[in-house]
Amino acid sequence: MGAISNATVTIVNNDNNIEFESVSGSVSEGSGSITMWVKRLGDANAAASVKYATANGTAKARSDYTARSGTLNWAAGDATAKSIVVPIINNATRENSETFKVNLSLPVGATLGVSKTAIVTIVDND
Ligand SMILES: [Ca+2]
Ligand SMILES: [Ca+2]
Ligand SMILES: [Ca+2]
Repeated sequence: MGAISNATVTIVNNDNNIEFESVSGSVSEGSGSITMWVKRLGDANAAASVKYATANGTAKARSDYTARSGTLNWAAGDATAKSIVVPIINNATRENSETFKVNLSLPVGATLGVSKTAIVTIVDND
């Protein structure tokens, strides 16, 4: 029979989620750009990052908006919201309202929340 030893285990809850503040946005074609905010909830003591990228829907990159991708970074202790700015192209075509997505992926030091995809609607002005 081996000896039974006791140990005290402390579980530190360091959960934190990264997600969009709002999963939908709307912008007039003539507004120049739309800003989508990404928030960090929970324990912000460690650094975290997440990648983002736009994706075509009925709105297409180069004719309706300018594709954007990159990484949002939070330093240790930073719980501020970060912005993603997507330029909107003011074309001269008469169109219906069109949409594209902004997706969050590959979190480091955090978990993606439920609101990891945002849909942006571009409202025509022609
Ligand atoms: Ca279009
Ligand atoms: Ca226009
Ligand atoms: Ca248009």
